[in-house]
Amino acid sequence: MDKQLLSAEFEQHFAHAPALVAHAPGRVNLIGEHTDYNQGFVFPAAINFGTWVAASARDDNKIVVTARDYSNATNAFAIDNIEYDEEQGWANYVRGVVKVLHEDVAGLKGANLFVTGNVPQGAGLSSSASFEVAIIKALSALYELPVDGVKAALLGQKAENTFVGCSCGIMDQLISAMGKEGNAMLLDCQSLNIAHSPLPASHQIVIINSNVKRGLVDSEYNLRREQCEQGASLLGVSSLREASIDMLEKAKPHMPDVVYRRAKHIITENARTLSASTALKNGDIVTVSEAMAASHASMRDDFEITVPPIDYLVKIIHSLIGNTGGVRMTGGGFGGCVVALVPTDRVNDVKQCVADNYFNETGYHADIYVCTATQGAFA
Ligand code: GAF
Repeated sequence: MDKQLLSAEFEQHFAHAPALVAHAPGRVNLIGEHTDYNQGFVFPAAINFGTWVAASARDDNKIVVTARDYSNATNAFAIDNIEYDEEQGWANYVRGVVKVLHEDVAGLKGANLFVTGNVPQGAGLSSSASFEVAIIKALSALYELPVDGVKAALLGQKAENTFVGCSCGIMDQLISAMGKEGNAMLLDCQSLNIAHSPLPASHQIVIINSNVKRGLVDSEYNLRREQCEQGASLLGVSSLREASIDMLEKAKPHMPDVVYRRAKHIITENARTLSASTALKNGDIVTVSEAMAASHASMRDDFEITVPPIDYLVKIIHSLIGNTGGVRMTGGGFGGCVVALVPTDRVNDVKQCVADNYFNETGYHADIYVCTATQGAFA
């Protein structure tokens, strides 16, 4: 979205110019799935799709937010009396973040907001986190609130957990707030330590949207989290981050099989995430490829969050590029996208392979985005 165009539309709508335009990107996770709420490791990158928010201050305590992508639908509420909106579902992301921001930080006042975005929704590319972080960024810039990137991410997560109703981890909001251009980001979800890591110039991030729609709140996401917590408790650790495969194998006879398999995914995924991020830094694409393939198999067989059209995409792309690149499902699961690290000179082959086979096999049309890793939120 062009900043000037958004500002012009804001002005047309509110009859004055905005004070600022904030932006927060969506993300793709290269590896480390469902590990964030288990205090583990993730390796995402911010992408060149995101949410833009034009904002101006008001002299009352009302938030008036207009969604350009919903035919300029408008939602208005007072910052000290915020309830869930049953009718305008999209507005709850704004209501949720304003509520937690107001409770947590002094100095928030009313604002006019005009919002647009291009992160495909329900595709596992964090359209909601990008929306939440963009709103927080806009409001905190407008009122010079002491909210740095980590704080913005924690507030976004809190809004999602306590207001929207999804027990998500911290990955999506944190990469949206703290991404770096040209880099992926290894995040330790326990310490919140961040290590940016340059992506190789030889490869492109290719995202294939299966167009099998997913819904985090409605899906089994929260159930997976409960099963992981049950696994940690049966193993006598505070989180699966603290568990090892040896511990798990010893406890296996005393655990429900489903809990064993959920825990196995998390424990092995943490190890794969660390090894893949180191390998990528060292230019060892074979190890990255193997880790991504094993991650996918583990999500399919042990964590059970993939669907057949996604498994099919991974299979055909893996057959095509072998271990010159990597491919796996990305995001929360139950539909959504596949991420592939593809040698630049094979990107067209991947596109062709998907075009030739995917619809015939599944009846779904895929969308393909060749992405760049971008910087995190700014205003
Ligand atoms: C969703 C959640 F929001 C993240 O916190 C993370 O758990 C992810 O699913 C799975 O890795 O995007």
